[in-house]
Amino acid sequence: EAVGERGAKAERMFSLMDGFLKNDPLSLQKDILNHVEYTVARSRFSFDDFEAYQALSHSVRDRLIERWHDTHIYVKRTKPKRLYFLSLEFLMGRSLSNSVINLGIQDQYAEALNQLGFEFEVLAEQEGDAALGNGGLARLSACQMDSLATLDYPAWGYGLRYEYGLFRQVIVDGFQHEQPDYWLNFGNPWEIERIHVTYEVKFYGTVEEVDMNGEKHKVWVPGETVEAVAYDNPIPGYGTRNTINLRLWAAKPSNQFDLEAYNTGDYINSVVNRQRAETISNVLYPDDRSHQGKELRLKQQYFFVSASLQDIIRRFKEAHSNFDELPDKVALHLNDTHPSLSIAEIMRILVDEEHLGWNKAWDIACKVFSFTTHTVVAEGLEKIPVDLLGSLLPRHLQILYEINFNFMEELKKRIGLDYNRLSRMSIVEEGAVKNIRMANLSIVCSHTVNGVSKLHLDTLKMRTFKDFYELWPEKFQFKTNGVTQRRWIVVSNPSLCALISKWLGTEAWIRNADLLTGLRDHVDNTDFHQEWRMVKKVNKMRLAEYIEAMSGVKVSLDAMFDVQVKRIHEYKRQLLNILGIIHRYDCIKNMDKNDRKKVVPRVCIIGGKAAPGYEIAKKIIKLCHAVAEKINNDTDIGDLLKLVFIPDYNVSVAELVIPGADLSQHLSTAGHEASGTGSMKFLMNGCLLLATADGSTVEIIEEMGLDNLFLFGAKVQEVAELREKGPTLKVPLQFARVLRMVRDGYFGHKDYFKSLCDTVEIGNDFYLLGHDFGSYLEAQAAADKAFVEPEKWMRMSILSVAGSGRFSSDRTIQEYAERTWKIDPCRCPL
Ligand code: B1H
Repeated sequence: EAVGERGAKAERMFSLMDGFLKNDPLSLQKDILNHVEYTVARSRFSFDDFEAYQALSHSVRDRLIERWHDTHIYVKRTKPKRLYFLSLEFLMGRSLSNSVINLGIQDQYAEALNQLGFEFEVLAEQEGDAALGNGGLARLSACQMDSLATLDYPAWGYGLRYEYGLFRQVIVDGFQHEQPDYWLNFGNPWEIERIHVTYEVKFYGTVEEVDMNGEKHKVWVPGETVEAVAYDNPIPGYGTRNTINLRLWAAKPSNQFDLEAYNTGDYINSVVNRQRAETISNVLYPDDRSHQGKELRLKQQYFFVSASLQDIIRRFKEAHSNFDELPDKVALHLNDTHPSLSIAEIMRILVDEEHLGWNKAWDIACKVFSFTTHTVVAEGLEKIPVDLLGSLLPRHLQILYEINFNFMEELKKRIGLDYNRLSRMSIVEEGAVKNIRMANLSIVCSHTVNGVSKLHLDTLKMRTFKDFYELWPEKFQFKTNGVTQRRWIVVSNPSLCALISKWLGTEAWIRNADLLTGLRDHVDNTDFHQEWRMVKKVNKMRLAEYIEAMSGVKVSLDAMFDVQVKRIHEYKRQLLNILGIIHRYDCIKNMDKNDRKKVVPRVCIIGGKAAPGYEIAKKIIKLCHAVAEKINNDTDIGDLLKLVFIPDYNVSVAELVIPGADLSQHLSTAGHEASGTGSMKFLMNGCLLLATADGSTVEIIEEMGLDNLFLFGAKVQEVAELREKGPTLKVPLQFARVLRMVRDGYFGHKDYFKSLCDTVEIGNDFYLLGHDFGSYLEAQAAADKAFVEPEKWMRMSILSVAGSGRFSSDRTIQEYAERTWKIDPCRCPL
């Protein structure tokens, strides 16, 4: 009877459906206007661009939700092995354009809006960035989510819903200031609040041993409980109905919080105290290298891990009754060590809550985790002070000790009593302050340890994780990073996108970037060249307008647009770039009229954020502004050289800057950039690279040949040798000269720049700017020379795009899926 009733209800529900939302321009217009009236609550006769953007986004969201539901239901029914991608950072940027493109309804929306008197591009500019991450690692997560959806993998991302994303960079007098990024101020149409998907997350307290049916079990009695609430963000694939989920957790006060205080009558204070819970997911840490020993950061990590694993285990148990099946149904991926407390947490769940034996639980854990490290040097690896961990997570510390005890016993059997090696490999670092080494933990438990480029893996094997590599060589692999061509060509460079599709005669490259090699067939076609040139020009115009609006500097479109945009770091050597610009300026100043005619005009563009506490990086930003002021106001120089700093570099600024660049610089001292994904975005946009042989540049050379980029600087091996040898006095004269100019106050602020100059002085120059300066200038001269041969430059530009297919995140994700996660596509039927 009950079944019959339910059947009748379902039938009624079904009969009330109008079918799927329609995507013809008229239906879209109706939907948009309905959202103007009923969601934004404005009159259809009076709403502005921002309100139009909101209504438009809500109509897109509706369409996303349809597919997202269908994908869930289909995957739930099919029960494939699922991937859970755990990352504390996702740099999603804007969603509107990306969504309509991936849904395949871009043209329909453009037409619908036109008829309403709006322009899609103008409304798209209303959207702010979702900046829940720092730099390369976080944008990589975002690109990989796009690929997971597009390739139909049954995957979910998990992350934190920071209320404040990465700070906004404001430049005052050439100095960086940080302002909070309260990105949720104007609402966020791209998320779905799941007020019923909540979990309790525990902190502090004690561990007790209790007797249960004659067995002893550890029970964690928490001192504080916080609630995690899910916010779901649909991620649409391109050319598929599949729309996957990025689930972000927000902290809310738990109902169990401080019940005592209510009963004792301190009502006001206990309400105020409840707010403390929310601080956990309040703010993203802005250092893009590790930050160690901060309690709030550890709380964020555990909060994230605990909520995600509860959710994952609950979903697993809904469909499966035996934990032996877990490794066949679930892959857990650790994006760097930031979520590596997952290992201790899964052991706690399996042993303390599910009452599995330790060995069985450990066996399962070792089969579900894989790990990618993005770090190069051992000093960059994450450590957590034992005292801190023990007070915040007392049971987890016990578990970590037990994991380590077992590991050490096994290791002794394998390698004998080599105490130095044992202590290097131990998960617990002994010393004045005892630490947990999160990388060692991740390596011990993961079945696969991934580097992000070939060179990076070599460094891991030979140095950073040498001991582990010798123990478990089969665990170590690399998956060269990639970026999604959907965001970095289709969204950000529509004219290039159209040109590529026209000449390839297909749009299939948007799902299969290898097809870009087909452009090689046209590399000598003059009609093709003509169109290619126009595309670059349009993009340079767009960028020039932006530069003028941001900095007041007018730039010439005939100049080479030379760009370095990325986080500011000593190892990325923005200082080398600036010193090179000073050298160029100095040369021009000393030239006669005739020689000046031969100078290739340049617009040098630098952008990037410095971590708020990173003094030297902040001085680099100030130096850039000081040099820019001098050069840009020197009427003697005119259009021959301009320097502009683009403030607040983020994903949407990148979408504007990268398509407009002629040359892009990737200057890290060889051996320091694990991969470097910015260069791939530039390649996809037909920009030439000037780079060191670092990270994935080595593979870019493999793909395109040495003739297709400007390479300079010491190779990894030489860097090691140079450092071993100690300081040489062989620094080029030009280097000493430009450094002297800064030291002598040629750009003002003499005292302020002193410590910056000291970092590259002979004997101190860890990143070898002095050593590489000569070859850097040579590479720059080669770039100048190529630029005045437009045909040559054009060929190089075309071949860059043609060779960029290998650096699509689709390739990366497919490698992970097949070799590491062992998951298959699960394509939702249309
Ligand atoms: C990269 C980080 C990173 N490596 C700690 N490590 C962080 C470390 O908040 N934290 O604590 C945040 C980020 N990010 C970058 O990853 C590498 O430097 C790049 O070379 C690489 O391309 C990128 C993606 O693999």
